[in-house]
Amino acid sequence: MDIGRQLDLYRDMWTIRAFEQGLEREFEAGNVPGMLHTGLGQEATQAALAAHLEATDCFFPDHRCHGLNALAQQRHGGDGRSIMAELFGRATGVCSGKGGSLHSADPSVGNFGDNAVEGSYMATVLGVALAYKLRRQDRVACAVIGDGTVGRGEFHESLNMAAIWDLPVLYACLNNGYAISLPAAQGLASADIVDLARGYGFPCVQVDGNDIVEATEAVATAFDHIRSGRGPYFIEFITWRWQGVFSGEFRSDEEVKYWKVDHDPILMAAEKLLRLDVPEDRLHAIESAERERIEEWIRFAKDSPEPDLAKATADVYIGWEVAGR
Ligand SMILES: Cc1ncc(C[n+]2csc(CCOP(=O)(O)OP(=O)(O)O)c2C)c(N)n1
Ligand SMILES: [Mg+2]
Repeated sequence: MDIGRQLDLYRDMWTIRAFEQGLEREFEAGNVPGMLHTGLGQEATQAALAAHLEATDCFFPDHRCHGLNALAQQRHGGDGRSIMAELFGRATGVCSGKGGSLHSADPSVGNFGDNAVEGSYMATVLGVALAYKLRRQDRVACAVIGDGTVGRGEFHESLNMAAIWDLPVLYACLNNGYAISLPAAQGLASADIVDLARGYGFPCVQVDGNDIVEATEAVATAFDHIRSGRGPYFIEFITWRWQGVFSGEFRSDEEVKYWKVDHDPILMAAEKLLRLDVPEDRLHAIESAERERIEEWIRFAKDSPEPDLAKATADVYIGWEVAGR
């Protein structure tokens, strides 16, 4: 992969990291309502997916995909600030502040929405993919899921149906080793999820989800496969989330150090770029620019108005406004 492309991806990873760190800070200060699952540590997989998804494709983000959602806005003519404002519950948010972290959607940029019920969109993604296939559109319907979804019935039903109907689905499974605090090795029949998926008979690969080059190349191959009408594709990204569960850390010091220091996707990408003689200053400049951009998004969100109560049911029930009841 050429240096220019690696630098673009490096910048995108910084967009995500700065977004999540800024958001986490504001959440801890009590400025962000609801719950917050951050994508910290999983920036490479989200950046790799964002780099390939067109506005005419669709993706169902998982509960840690704020960064992917913001990048989709940026790439497809939307505004990344609308994702930040949504998380702050403001009227300028992508769903007018009514969706929040777990229910923000914007089909105009391909974002078909997360759902708080893990795995629920494993069925919906099939419907979108079937529509693409019947209309002979070379589009990709992508479901981003965690290892926790793999134990659910919908996971297996979805892979089976995608296989027998040869549907254009990309399953992007972020295996970060735990569902809440349950290790994948205890909760799943195989800790290598790719081995479970292979039984359905379409291409399934396992990649280092923290290596941006490896992750991006895997996504590129998957998109080529799906767009050329050859049916579904499954990628297991091995990754790790910085966030534990609610509060406190349940993982060993060695494990935390391995992932946060030795296997940090951004540090790994920086090392690759430095080896290619990219000056360190240039990398620092990218980080600073993204941090500044995100601080501006946070100011925008904080300065935005709260949603209007009279519009609470607008876009929820057609033609049924609170004021009219
Ligand atoms: C159907 C369902 N069961 C339980 C939950 C509660 N829950 C929220 S996050 C989570 C763990 C998800 O694990 P994983 O998919 O591996 O994602 P991670 O948080 O590790 O990124 C669970 C069980 C839920 N949201 N939906
Ligand atoms: Mg997990």
